[in-house]
Amino acid sequence: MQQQDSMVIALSKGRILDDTLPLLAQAGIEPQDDIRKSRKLIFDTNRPEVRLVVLRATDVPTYVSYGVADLGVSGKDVLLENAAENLCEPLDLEIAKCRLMTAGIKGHVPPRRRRRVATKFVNVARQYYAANGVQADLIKLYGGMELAPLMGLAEEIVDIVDTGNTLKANGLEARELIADISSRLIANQAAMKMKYRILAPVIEGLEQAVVARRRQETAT
Ligand code: PRT
Ligand code: MG
Repeated sequence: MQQQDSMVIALSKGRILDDTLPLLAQAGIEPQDDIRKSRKLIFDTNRPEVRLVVLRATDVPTYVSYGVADLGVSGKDVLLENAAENLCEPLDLEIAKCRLMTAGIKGHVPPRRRRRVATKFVNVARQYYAANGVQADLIKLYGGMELAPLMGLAEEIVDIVDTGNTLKANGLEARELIADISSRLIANQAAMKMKYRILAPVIEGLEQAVVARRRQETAT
């Protein structure tokens, strides 16, 4: 098959993958092997023209940006933090929803003008605090942000919050909302032009799957 006639979709592993597979199935794309159990990284599907690759979430925009994957599924938090070129965002998949928030020790008021902030989202945080006139001394962490305020490393964190249970379990509380997050379908801009004929039906199928799912959720 010519490259023009086939496509690669890059999927984020972890919790986003669990929500993505049912949407893909509803859009008529099913991997030949069990993605969650297999150690493979590239998967053929029931559709001869579609292959899936499963990547670390933060690497998905990179693969799509370079055009080695045509489409991808990526958390909006990842897209906000790692600005990549040659990408467009044709569809909000409305999965893996959460919020990017500031948080700190419950009842503590952070210093108003200047504060130490620990986060893995340093770019998002830099922009957010600058826009709010707060001088933030940013400390980059790679995980477990909740520990930072407890250990006195930072007065505030910027992290993903869903139920808020993780914060609560550590004596922390959410402060301000930075952005509502969900996973997005992303596409390589050149591929959108060159391969529109084969990409469009997939995007459309996913859009219908999203709409069907939304209907189901509002009905229950
Ligand atoms: O290794 P790393 O944790 O950085 O990423 P990962 O490869 O493990 O990815 P994974 O599976 O954790 O998924 C990350 C992506 O899922 C994020 O980029 C978001 O787009 C999305 N997402 C949705 C979430 C959550 N909900 C979520 N609740 N990502 C993380 N969390 C974590 C959060 O960091 C915190 O520790 O869950 C905890 C908060 O949950 P609550 O319910 O206690 O508030
Ligand atoms: Mg994780």
